[in-house]
Parts: sequence; C-alpha cells; structure tokens
Amino acid sequence: MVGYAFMGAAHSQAWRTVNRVYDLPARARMALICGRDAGKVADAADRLGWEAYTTDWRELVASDDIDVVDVCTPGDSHAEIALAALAAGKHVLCEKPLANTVAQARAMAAAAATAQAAGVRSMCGFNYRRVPAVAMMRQLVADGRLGVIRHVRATYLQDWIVDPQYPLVWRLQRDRAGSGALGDIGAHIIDLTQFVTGRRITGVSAVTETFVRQRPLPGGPADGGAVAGGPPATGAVTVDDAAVFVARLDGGVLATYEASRFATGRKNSLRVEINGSLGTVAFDLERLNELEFYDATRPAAEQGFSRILVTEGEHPYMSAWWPPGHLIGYEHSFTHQARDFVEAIATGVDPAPSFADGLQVQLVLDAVTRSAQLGSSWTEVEPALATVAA
Ligand code: SOE
Repeated sequence: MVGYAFMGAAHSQAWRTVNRVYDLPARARMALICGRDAGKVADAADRLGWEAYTTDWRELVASDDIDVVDVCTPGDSHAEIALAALAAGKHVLCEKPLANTVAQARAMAAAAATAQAAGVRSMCGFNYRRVPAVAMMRQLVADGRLGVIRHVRATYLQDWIVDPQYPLVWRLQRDRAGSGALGDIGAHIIDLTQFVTGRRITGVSAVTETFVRQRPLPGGPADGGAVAGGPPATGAVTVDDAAVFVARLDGGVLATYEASRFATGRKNSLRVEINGSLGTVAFDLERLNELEFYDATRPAAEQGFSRILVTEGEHPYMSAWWPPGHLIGYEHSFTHQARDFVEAIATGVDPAPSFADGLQVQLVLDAVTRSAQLGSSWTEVEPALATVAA
C-alpha cells in the first residue's frame, strides 16, 4: 500500500478483516506499506498492521514478493504509481478520483486494458458502490422495479472548511488534488448514480464557487506557515469549494448534482434519489443500512414509502456479517471492496469499477469544470470506452 492517512487507514482495516469475514480463494498478506516520512510510516505500519515499511514506492513495484499495489495517495501521484505497478505486472487498486486530469486517467485506462490481456487486474476505489443498500438499489433498478427512470437527484455535502482559518491542506490545492469538492466528493455521486442506473452522464451545465480564496498555510514557519508573532502566512485556494450541475443521462434521464464543503452542519451527507415510472428509491449515507422504496404498482390504498432494513442474508454482502438487524457502517464498504478485488484476482475476472469507469467519471469532472468556466454552457461528455480504444 502507498499512503497511510485517512484512506490508507480505511483500506488497511479492510485488508486486515477481509479474510476473517469472507471465505475467499486467496489470502491478503499486508506485506509492505510506503510513505515519504520514515518516522510516520514506521508508526503507521505498526498501528495499521503491516509487516514492513519503506519510504520509496518503487520498492513495492520492484518486489517479486508483492502481487497487489493499493494506491491511497493524493491524486497527483496516482498515475505515476499505478502505471509503474501495472507495467511491473501488479494488480492495482487505486483510490478515487482515478487521476487529476483526463490525460492521466486516459493513460491509466489504456495501461489497464493492456495489462488486462496479461491477466493483471485493476480497480478504482469507489467504495460506496459496496454499501449493501446501494448495491440493492442497483438490483431494484436492474430488475425493472422502478420502470422507466426519469430523475436522478444527488447531493454530497460536507462542512469541514467553513471556517476561513482552516489551513490550506493538499485537498485545497489544484496541483495536488486536481479539483476540490467536485473531484473529492462529487466524483462519488457521479459514479454512484451511473452505477445504480446503469446510465452514463452525457452532458452537463455547471456552476462552481470558491468562497474562501486565501487560507493560512499549514504548520509553522518551517512549513512556510506563520512566523510566531507575525501575520499569518496565507496561500491561494486553487480548487472549487462547491460545484452544482444539472445533467442528462442516456435514456432520457434528467439529473441534478450538488457537491459542497460549505454545507454547514452536514458532515458527510451523501443522498441519492431515483424516480422511475413505477417507483422511487432513496439512499442516505447517514442511515446506510436502510433504503427507502416507493412501489407505485401497489394498490392505491397501500401505497407509501417503505423502509427496507438492508441487513438480511439475502442482501448484497450481508450473509458474512451478523444476524439480521445487526447494523454495519462506513468501514465495511472498504472490506467489501477488498473482498471483490481479491475474488476477482483469484478467479481471473475483471473487477468493477475499472480504470475505464474511473476515466468516465474523470470526463464528467472535466466537463463540469469546463462548463463552469464558460458560464454554465451546455457541455457534452464523451464516452470513455471510445476514448480508450482511440
Ligand atoms: C474527504 O472529503 C473524504 O474523505 C473523501 O476523500 C472520501 O472519498 C469520502 O468518502 C469522504 O470524504
């Protein structure tokens, strides 16, 4: 694994538990973790359960003893690490968004397609696909229970940078993160809604905003931060704080999306609702064991939203966990992701979301950015598969 911060910890938890929960044809061994700071990565290895650590990711890629590379770094290093790992024949799991630019994502999708021919697997880490209620939502749509899909309504809201004194961390810098709320959390709802509906976003009209444009630099003087007693050193925020867009999905679906880090009080609120001719499903991450379902085919007198508790053994991923009614949480989506990746590698199938799916999301992010720059002008999104083949 490369990276040991928030996502590194979440993925480590998944690698630690996956073989204890699921009976899989292969075993994950947590061999080597990499980070640039020797002291911090040594501590992370110990805390998160890795056998060894290194400060050079090339060691992971070069090691004969390693089969899988898990990329949990900021977006500016995804392409370089993933491309090197695929070229070395390692299976690659890469965090979302796949890359910082369409060009990088295109190169990664092309390399993944080449590696695939040699049996090397790759997957982009859109973990919310693996929340059982979300997987169940997709099943309902695929089974035709919603009829013809007309609307998608998706929001992903956070509030961790509402305070203008919050420091200029890497997620607020375009060269490190690619974009702001759009790529960090908007990417999730773009992927999730395309996954659930099986439809692709074909065009967008967007607005984006950076509400606080200067922020204190993180750390003290040694990091370029404030000198004691002096005025705080600040730097420019170079990403969006919020992005709002309308979209069309193929098959005549109209959609709205909102991603913001300025939704005061909303800590990590992801909500999706899908309306079809025969019914509606709605998901709220703060109640992730549940799904709201309105079945318009029921007799009029019995109609109404029902709450499905997605904890039955019949529900996706749930049979390996606890008896019905015993709830799971955020971290389990990463365990499910690890399960699907290990199983795909061991049985020789291609896991989803692929790097081509990651490129598809990247093309939407890029279209949103361009639309916003052009005063919300309608912007088409090209299909990823055509561009990979091209
Ligand atoms: C931070 O905004 C973040 O951790 C995202 O990077 C994750 O992808 C999302 O799941 C939660 O919020």
